[in-house]
Amino acid sequence: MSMRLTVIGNYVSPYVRKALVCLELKGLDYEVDPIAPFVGNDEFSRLSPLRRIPVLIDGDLILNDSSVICQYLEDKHPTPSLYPVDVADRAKARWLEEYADTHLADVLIWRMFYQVAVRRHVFQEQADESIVQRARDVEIPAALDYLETQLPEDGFIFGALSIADISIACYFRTASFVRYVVDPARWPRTASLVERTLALPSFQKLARLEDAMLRIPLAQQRDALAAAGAPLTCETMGTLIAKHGLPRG
Ligand SMILES: N[C@@H](CCC(=O)N[C@@H](CS)C(=O)NCC(=O)O)C(=O)O
Repeated sequence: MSMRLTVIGNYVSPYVRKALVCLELKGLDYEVDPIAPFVGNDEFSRLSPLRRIPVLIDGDLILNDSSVICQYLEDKHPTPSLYPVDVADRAKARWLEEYADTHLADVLIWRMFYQVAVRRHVFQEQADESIVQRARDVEIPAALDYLETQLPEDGFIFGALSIADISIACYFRTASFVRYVVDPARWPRTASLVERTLALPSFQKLARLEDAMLRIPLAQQRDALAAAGAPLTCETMGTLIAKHGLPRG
């Protein structure tokens, strides 16, 4: 009998969503400690040396980083496969995953979602409007121009759904929480791929939980998620105090 997996990480995080979608698609049983990384206790620092989410716990095994986690789930539970069979496509899928996790995360999450939502609601700070403005007007459009050259008109990038489609869609979902929507007239391929991917039952199931906790203060999110039927851990590594994370670079 396989043991229940544990994911540490908040449902609004795109990196956490990526891991949860893989768990859902592979039909694995899991529970979630839905903490924001900023409120993690000492045990969280021990399990996540960079104080980042997600963390996956599988028995004695602790894994950090969404890409490492998704690859582990694929290796341990190969069906359904979320990586293309063709070696070149597989490499290309990993590149698009990496592009999403680093650059899309930078422009959509750190320069927009983090500024507009996290700074305001978690740290009671003002957003730096010049960072948000530049992301919206310059950096996100440039990223979308690149994505348009990589994405198909219809279907998924490599035919069957893969980690590339999943990763890209995850960042746009979190950006939508601060009302960012891809303009379908200017970037039709990206807009439709994101829409198709977010419409999948695995994303929809998580979206119901995300919506249930989205505008709720951190301290009450666990109760809101429990009421919405989220598979929660019995114990939490969350505290009531938000601390800034380690410097990123
Ligand atoms: N490369 C990591 C990045 C994870 C990450 O940056 N997660 C964010 C949440 S969206 C986080 O924990 N941030 C806290 C911090 O950087 O202090 C992954 O793929 O899991």
